[in-house]
Amino acid sequence: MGMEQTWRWYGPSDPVTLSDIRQAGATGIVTSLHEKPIGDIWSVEEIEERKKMIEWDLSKNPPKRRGLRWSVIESVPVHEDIKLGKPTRDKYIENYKQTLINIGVVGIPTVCYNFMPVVDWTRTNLELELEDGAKALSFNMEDFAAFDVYILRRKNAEKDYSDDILEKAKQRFEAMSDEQRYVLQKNIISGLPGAQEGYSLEQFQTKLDEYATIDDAKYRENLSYFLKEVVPVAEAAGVRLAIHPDDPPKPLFGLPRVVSTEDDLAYILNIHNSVYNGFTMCTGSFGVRPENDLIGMIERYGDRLNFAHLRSTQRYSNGSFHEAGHLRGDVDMYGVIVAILKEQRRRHSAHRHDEQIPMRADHGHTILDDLKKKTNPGYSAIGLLRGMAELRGLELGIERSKVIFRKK
Ligand code: DNO
Repeated sequence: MGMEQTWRWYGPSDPVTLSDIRQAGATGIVTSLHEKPIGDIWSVEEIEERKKMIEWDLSKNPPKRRGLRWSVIESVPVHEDIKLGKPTRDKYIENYKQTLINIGVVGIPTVCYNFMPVVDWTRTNLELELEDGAKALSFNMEDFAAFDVYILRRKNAEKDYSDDILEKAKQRFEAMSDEQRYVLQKNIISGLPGAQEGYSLEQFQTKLDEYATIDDAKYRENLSYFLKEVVPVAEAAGVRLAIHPDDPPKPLFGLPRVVSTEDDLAYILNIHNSVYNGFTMCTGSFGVRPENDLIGMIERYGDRLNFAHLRSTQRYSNGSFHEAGHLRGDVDMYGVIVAILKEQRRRHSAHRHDEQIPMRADHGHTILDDLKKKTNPGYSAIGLLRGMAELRGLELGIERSKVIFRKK
């Protein structure tokens, strides 16, 4: 059996429709109630309504099944007070638990979430033009430092960069027009698709200040406090949690980072030993650190792998990267899929009900007609379709060649 092919849909306002997604060959939808303020309880009715919208084409009389199911919620965002360990966290943790219970009532099996402070995923350029004319998302360390040191002017920011990066950041900043500086700022702190919080420079600095006394150890404690509370509830509700790695998997703005390495993963999975306390293998996020052994991580922690984001990046020596084609770049996608399919076989033998692991092709390039359209960066239809088609072809080849049955 192959993985479950899913697709991230940003809800009714997404230019990519449910019908487009069905035609792309996905059977699972990954979405969230993006409009809900972070920290509010999601009611059973609200979740039911979105589920119905996904499963049924109500414009037809009688309504027709679309052939899609809501497979994963990405994300139920974690309130900043929980991340900061504020006294008010308990109220938000109770709300989170109630949301998980309600999700369980509606029957959505998996919830992806992250524990990144202040900003969700971060890129400096959303339109890097590649050799073939496609546009890709990228993270340029020099531009990032230019923003941090010269636009945000964060205190002591220089200490976080090498002399070489600082010198280049200065040159880049000086060469940028006001418009370019604004776009850089917007890309970094005003929220990418799926990230619900956007900030002005002042708000952003205030948020950073709140983290001044929180180092990685303290931040791990805050995550641990949260998981000890919510995992038993997720377990009882039948909802599998899947923590998403930090993207990029290294400290930004002096903020703590606790989901970037295999050691982090081991720590998190140990907090509460249950398949309901699982993770998302985002090959593009973990893969930005060359020492992260993606295949080994799947082999070692596969029983807790609840969701897969498949994409690849091309790394540069100074910490920059751009998003490569799904079968190109630094990720050994062949090895990754072999490892996931082997895990599925193990689950089959163990009679687990969650044998089929949901995966989605993550962050496509903007190509063809989509170059003329307004799209969600990384989530335009044609680029993702290309990615997904490549991944499913690779998967079929692996299954047919029977490598997953071979002993090592
Ligand atoms: C980016 C995504 C992230 C991810 C969240 C999970 O494309 O992978 O926005 O959804 O970090 O909580």
